[in-house]
Amino acid sequence: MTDNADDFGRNMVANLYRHRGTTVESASARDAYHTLAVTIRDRLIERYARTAAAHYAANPRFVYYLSAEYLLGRQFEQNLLYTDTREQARVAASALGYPLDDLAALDAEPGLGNGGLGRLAACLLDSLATADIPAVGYGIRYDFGIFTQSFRDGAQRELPDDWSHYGTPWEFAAPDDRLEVGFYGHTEAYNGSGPRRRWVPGETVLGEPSHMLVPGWGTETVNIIRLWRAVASSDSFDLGHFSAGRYGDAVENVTHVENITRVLYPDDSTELGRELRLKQQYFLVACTLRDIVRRFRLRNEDFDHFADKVVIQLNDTHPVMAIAELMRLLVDEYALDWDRAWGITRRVFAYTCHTLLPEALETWPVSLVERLLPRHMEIVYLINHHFLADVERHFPGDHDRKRRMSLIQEEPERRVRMAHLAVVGSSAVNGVAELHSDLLSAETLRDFAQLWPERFHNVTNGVSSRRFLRIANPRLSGLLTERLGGEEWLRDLDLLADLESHADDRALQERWRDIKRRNREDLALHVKDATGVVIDPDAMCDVMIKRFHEYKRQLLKVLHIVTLYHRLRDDPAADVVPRTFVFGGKAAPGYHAAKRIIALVNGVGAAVNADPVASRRLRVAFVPNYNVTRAELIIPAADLSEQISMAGKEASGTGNMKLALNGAVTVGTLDGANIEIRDRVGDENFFLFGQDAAEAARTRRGYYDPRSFYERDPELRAAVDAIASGAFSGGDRGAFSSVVDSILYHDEYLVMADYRSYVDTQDAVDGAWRDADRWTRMSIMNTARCGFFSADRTIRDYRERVWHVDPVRVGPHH
Ligand code: 26Q
Repeated sequence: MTDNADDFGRNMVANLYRHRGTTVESASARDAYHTLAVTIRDRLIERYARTAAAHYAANPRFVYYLSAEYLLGRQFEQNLLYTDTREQARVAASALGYPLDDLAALDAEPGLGNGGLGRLAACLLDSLATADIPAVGYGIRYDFGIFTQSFRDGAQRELPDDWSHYGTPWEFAAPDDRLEVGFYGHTEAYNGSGPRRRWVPGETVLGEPSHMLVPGWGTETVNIIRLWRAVASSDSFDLGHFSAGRYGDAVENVTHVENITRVLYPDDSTELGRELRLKQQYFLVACTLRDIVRRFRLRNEDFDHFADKVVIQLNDTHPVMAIAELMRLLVDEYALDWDRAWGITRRVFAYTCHTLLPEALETWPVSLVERLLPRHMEIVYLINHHFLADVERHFPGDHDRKRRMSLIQEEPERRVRMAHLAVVGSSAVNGVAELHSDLLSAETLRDFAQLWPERFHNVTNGVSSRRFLRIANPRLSGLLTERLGGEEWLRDLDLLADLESHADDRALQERWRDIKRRNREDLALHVKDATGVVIDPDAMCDVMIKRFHEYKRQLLKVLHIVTLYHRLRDDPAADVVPRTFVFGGKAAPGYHAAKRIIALVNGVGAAVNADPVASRRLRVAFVPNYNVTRAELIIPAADLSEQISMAGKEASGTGNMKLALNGAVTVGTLDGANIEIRDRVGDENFFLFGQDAAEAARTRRGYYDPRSFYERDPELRAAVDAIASGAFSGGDRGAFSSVVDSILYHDEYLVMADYRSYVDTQDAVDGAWRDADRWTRMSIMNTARCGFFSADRTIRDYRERVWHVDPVRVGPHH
């Protein structure tokens, strides 16, 4: 495939005819978009074919990444970059009568995830391909992704996200590879002894795979992500009912089956235990393991080599039933004896934990698992039996330890503990930042770390420099490429360190400031468009973008804004630096406390933006429907990055890394990866506040009286009173009473205890901002010193500590 503009243009016209059945003269914008996408795609497919051939020839060890979520972001810009066809595409687009950017805007973002965990999966796949590691990502093709967020009277509204309504050019369906997945039913004995049994499902559904291409940057490797969708067999449609006019009944079975992959579950601590969610999880696992075994058997015969060729990384506990499913396949279907099967299984799996919140550790009622997956329940009991015997050998007579470690929780109802199954069935377990991994070993999974210390690792998260610097921030990337003498930094982000010695260079500083300003102008255009709020592109851009969760403490940010508002109201000449507070983030639909906080942010924003005095300095912009696309717009404009979770609660955070790499300075607690960011950028380039994890844990354990902080601190009292008085809810005193009561009387996340430290630190932020050269230096240092947070480094760590896989180079095209 050559890459001159004439060839590209000819390919495109041919594709317009073949794929859209229309002509240059009558091509709609969507015709043009789709045709262009397909023309770019053709270049990737050719690379994919060479990758598949190289992998087949090498028969290497593969990484299989199992995740219920992927947040890939838009593919159009990325694929232009990775195929180096931007210029040809621009010419070709205008030949069809459309500006390239207008067509790129038609690209839909597949929102197949909630937040950090899903985006991490996408960044890791990008870095796997870039490192030429043979890998496949497996996931679920939800018809509806994470809901679209809008606001009505400041409150969150959820709308369905029909992301593939117009079809997507990036996806290839493979109906020939459909396979059957069972649910319910019973188990029965085989002739002969041993643990082997037969599962007779009561219901079967079809799993249909489709794949999307995952190209590496600056390499020929193109891996794939394989997504499964539930389809009903054609005899599920009841023509008899239809003919009788009973249209609902006619499609009832079709709907029932296809509902399995209808919608992504929003992360929701209150809505656990839904049968359909467990069905989704098992559906993903069953399809994927069948596919992995099929791929293994293409080149290998003996299961003794399975663990040499296969490593399966479990992204949190959502796909953990894979451990029982592999045992079922090996023991029941391939007749391996139990110990041999268990030896293989344990070597194959590795588990990443993404949480510290005990309430977020997944468990499923035994009664549900028994009914939905009867054979898996038996296998879990058997695994547990062998495991508890092992614990007994190491800690004879320690019954309490066995109770704590059992795969089955007994009280208040019997439940399967998925994290325990994950640890017992894996050869490696990792947390996602140093503090997180330490706390996992010391607390959440302490008993397991005592039993098997060698299994526990840290692999600090990372982010894609290609997406979050090169694509999101072309201006800064241009400057980096110019200063570093080429684009090599995009595969070796440590090269950013070369900037450090120029942090005081006048010319660099001025370019740096100019880029930030222009990025803020771009953001201002979008904010005006999306919210009507007008923001000053010279004001400091103070950004808090993440899911709404009480532990992340958006409420602390609100109290700060109200405090500044009061200072200006009380004294219009008060020394307050002009700031734009930019918020983005969704709350799970059933998480009422988080939704109240969203409404409060909007309420405070409306009051501040409408106040003639305060709005001269302060504006609040809550960008609706925060997603990867919005992140790419907001992050390059950010000056200040809010990472203010209660210490010991945020496993890692990855937005913190994206923002620091784009030259935002962090104001944060010693939580998650903030600690590692501060270690690298230096404490003079980081605004630290609040209790650390040990102090916070002590405060929570002792007698904690949040009200005493309210009583002693007049600014805090004024802020809380204003919220309680209805100042941000049109005089309605009840609107935020639940929010006020929760911080005054419970304050689970120590908002009150950290308020004064936070506000004082923000005053220091103001001081630093007033000295433009000092601020710019801090900003440059953040970019220069955060190369460590590349997902390429994360992949190196997984390779060395967990996977032990080698790259396979894909030959060039001739
Ligand atoms: C569970 C049960 C039912 C429905 C949904 C869920 C569910 C879905 C998604 C539970 C959790 C999630 C996502 C969790 C997540 O994104 N965790 C984040 O992972 C990041 C990557 O490691 C970390 O940086 C963040 O600190 C962590 O919060």
